[in-house]
Amino acid sequence: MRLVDLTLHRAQVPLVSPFTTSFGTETVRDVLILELRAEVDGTAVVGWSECVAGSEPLYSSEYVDGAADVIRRWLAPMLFAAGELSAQTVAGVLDPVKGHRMAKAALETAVLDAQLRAQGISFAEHLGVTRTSVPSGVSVGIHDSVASTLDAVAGYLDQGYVRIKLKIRPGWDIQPVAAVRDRFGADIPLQVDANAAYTLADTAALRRLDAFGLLLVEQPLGEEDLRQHAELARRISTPVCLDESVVSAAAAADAIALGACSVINIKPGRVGGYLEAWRIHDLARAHGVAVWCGGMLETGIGRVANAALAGLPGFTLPGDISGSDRFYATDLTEPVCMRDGAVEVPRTPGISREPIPERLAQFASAEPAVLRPGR
Ligand code: NPG
Repeated sequence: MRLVDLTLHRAQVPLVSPFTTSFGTETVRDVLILELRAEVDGTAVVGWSECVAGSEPLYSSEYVDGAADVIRRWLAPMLFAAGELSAQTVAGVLDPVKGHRMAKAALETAVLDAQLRAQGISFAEHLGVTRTSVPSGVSVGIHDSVASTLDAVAGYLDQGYVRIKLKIRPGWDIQPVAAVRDRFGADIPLQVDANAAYTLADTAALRRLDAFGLLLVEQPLGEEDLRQHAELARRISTPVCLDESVVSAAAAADAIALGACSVINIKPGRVGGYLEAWRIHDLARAHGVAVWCGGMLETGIGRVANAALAGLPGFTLPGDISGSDRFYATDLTEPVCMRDGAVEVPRTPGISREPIPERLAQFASAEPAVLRPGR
């Protein structure tokens, strides 16, 4: 395919309620949407994607204004100059630019969307996924009180979510976990996510979680602390899952070899795109390491692509793939629905779902910027 132009749309989509993690509170999703126009054998085709970078560099070093800037100044010009392109060649073309995986992932996803639409096949078909739906877990942010955490969990269980993930941080860990176990019993699939808020010096506090039969503890230590995660994994019995630390298939291979994790949260944006995410799935599966698909407050554009990826056979744990209404009263796309604890694997051509133009206009926070070759 040959790129014609790339439009950067910016939107501020309000969340239904504030979402607090160990690194901050979000009330609105400040999102960058890419609309790519290309030609395939003389036929015009469009591809869509969203960039998962947050408004501030608190989850990782990337942030959405930085992603838009690196796309505008460096990455898009490289793609325009590359001539004939495919999703499989995007990463190689962009390789001279260090890092910026979320920005690169958004570009590769838009190309992949256009490519699959041109071929008339769905992402699920491209992946060889045969499942028709994937189990849906939900992430529960840090609340002001245990009582309101219990109310939130009760609501999600009533709606049918099959797995609960509680966000934790030092001082907010044993208490909510114990309360959820006490109220909802030992059988509900429960896990916790620290977003790198602890150090090895907190081993005793983390070991206290062992009593609660958790599926896993996600990213307890820092992004770069692979060796320390391996040390922690030897000291606690709750399975250690890595998120922030796994930025590539190479990092996943190191983490597995070191014994730093027995589970991996795969987020396509964090690792540079769906193709690298697929490689991490294959690698983990070959090593008997369970994976699940993470979420980054995606709108319907990214949410449906995650649902297809999570259909691969190594995704043996429920992902953070909830319905749109978990986060948005009004999504940018037709809502992604959770029914009976599952989200459907999409079968329409492409990887992403198109935004509804009126919604993109309603939530727009800047004029769309159109990038063209040679500019
Ligand atoms: O379901 O989309 C979702 C959110 C799941 O908790 C969730 N995501 O650390 O995994 C995380 C967290 C996150 C959200 C991370 C936004 C970064 C940005």
